[in-house]
Amino acid sequence: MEILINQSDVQSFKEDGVVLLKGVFSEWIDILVQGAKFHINNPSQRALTHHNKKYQGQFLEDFCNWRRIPEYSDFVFNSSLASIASNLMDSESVQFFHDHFFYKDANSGVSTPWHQDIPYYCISGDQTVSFWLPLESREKKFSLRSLAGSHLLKKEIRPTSWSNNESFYEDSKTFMDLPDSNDYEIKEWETEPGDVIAFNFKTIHGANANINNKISRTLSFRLVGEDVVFKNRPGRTSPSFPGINQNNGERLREDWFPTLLNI
Ligand SMILES: O=C(O)CCC(=O)C(=O)O
Repeated sequence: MEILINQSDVQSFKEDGVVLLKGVFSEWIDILVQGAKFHINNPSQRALTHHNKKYQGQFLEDFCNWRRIPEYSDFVFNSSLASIASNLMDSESVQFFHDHFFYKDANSGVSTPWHQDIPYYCISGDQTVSFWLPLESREKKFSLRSLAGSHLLKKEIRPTSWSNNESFYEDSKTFMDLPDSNDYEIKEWETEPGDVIAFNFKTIHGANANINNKISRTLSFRLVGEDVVFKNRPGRTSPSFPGINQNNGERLREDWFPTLLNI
């Protein structure tokens, strides 16, 4: 198999919890753009929209569309996603967790606040990776930004609802507050279509609002490795998986979360 990443990428991912991989998915961009064009006209029932009263456009997010959008499933099953994930996570098995679409209208003015993904999810474990794929060029100030090394924090960060900043779960005692971003080195890069920012589900990240006169479309594909198991959360997760019917500590069910690689 073609080697798309090197040892220094793996080391950065391990130490910083985030790494930029240049041009690794260039040949998939036309296919993913086609999927995203269909998607924006046909959002799922899970889609959420966010607005800023001072701006006109919307920020739409949508989850778990890989089964119904053939371009997304083609990418999940036939690209190098799983083999790159296996290298980065140092995991012999790779399961697909879900996809997440971020569509920001030109001048929509809604930022993505600093947050950690894992507390919103029905899982626990360290071997995780999200692939953040911008579908058009992104200046550094409109790209993903991450706090280097924050994936090594011993406690999970209290998740909040992005719309009102209130605690996401009623019982939030087990979580810690967001640390001061000034205490960390911020990793952020200008990106081109085909580049990907890979980050651990525990890495604290966010993005500035789109106050540009161009739309911004990003797909995040989320994968998990062999130490990841189901975790019952104190409320509805995001995304939620109604009827998942799993117990704490079980490997995620393969009929919902397909195994992409098992070496
Ligand atoms: O692109 C963004 O605004 C945020 C992306 C993000 O939070 C994610 O992929 O987990």
